[in-house]
Amino acid sequence: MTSTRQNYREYVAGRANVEDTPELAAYYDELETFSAGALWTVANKIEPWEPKSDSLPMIWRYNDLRDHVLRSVDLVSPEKAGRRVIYLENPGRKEVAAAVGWLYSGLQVMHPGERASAHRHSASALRFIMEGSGAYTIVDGHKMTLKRNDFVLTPNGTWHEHAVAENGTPCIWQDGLDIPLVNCLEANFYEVHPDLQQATNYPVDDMTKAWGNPGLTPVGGAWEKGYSPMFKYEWEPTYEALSRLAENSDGSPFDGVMMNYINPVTGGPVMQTIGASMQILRPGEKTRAHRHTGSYLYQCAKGAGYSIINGKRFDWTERDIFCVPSWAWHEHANASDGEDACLFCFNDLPVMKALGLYREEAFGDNGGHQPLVG
Ligand code: GTQ
Repeated sequence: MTSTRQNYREYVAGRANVEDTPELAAYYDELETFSAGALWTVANKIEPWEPKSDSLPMIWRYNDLRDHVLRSVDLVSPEKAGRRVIYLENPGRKEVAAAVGWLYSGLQVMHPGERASAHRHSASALRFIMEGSGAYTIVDGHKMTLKRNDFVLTPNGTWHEHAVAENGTPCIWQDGLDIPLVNCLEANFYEVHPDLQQATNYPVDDMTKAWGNPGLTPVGGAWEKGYSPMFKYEWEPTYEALSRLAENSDGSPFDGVMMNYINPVTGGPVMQTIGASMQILRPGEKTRAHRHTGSYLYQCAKGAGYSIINGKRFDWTERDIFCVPSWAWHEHANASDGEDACLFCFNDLPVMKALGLYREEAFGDNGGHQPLVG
């Protein structure tokens, strides 16, 4: 029998480098019959010198996708589909339905008067509102109204459902979830709400009103959960905070002026597995290149510019979504000299940091810009 077994040899001291012989091939076959194998045939593959992402740097342009997303409204109902979403599929991550690394993302569309059924799952989720008016989400009985560029949490284990009011307009938002990660960890549970809908037990937008006041926290407002009690982060205060910081700081040479959305109770990330940020690139600003572990999905929330990822340039404008895979070199630029550009980003940084796997590196020392390839 001719073996199709691969032998990953490297001619470097300390790395596996065993030549194939008929005797070893027979030995490997024997091991295989007992569901076992020789480490030295695979060691160089399973222990790369540095992180090797299967994800490709990708951009999903809103201009390409929007009409197709809207078309799904005529094709399926939210009742039948559960959630009417067009998901973003990284060519290197098709098997796990990931947009990058272990992160999922999709574009959800709802028409006025539509309502999706309530459910909960072990995966953590977020929404970033792209267009339309009248959308709302209910999370564990807390109803939140949703506007352009608002950022909303539906943390793991919380009941949630989405709808658009009768007097609203067609709404599209980006969903972001850690479904691939939770599946990889074999820890995903899913439940449909017994009544298919939740009662709204609190004043509208109460969690943001209670927890979203800079420098102030409610007395007696105990919160022990592993995620932020501030379920919605509105665009206006976010942009205002960034603009104020930009007046006083040059920010990071790699990211410009950037702020993390935080859990106001801990100062840490908004959810246990997913972090999020918004950054502002001032007119003409070009950041230096760096790379770090973790997977990142960006959405341009304002303006236009481009990012160079592993030597390839991706031009983006408002509502385009692009990804930076783990350990990929990347730098961002605002192409305009009049308007600032804002990038929303969500990522698995809390996982990388909690597990001690976060690492970063700056590119070169000659200003740190990548050469363009291709
Ligand atoms: O609304 O929680 O795009 O569970 C995919 C899976 C959205 C959601 C998606 C989900 C959700």
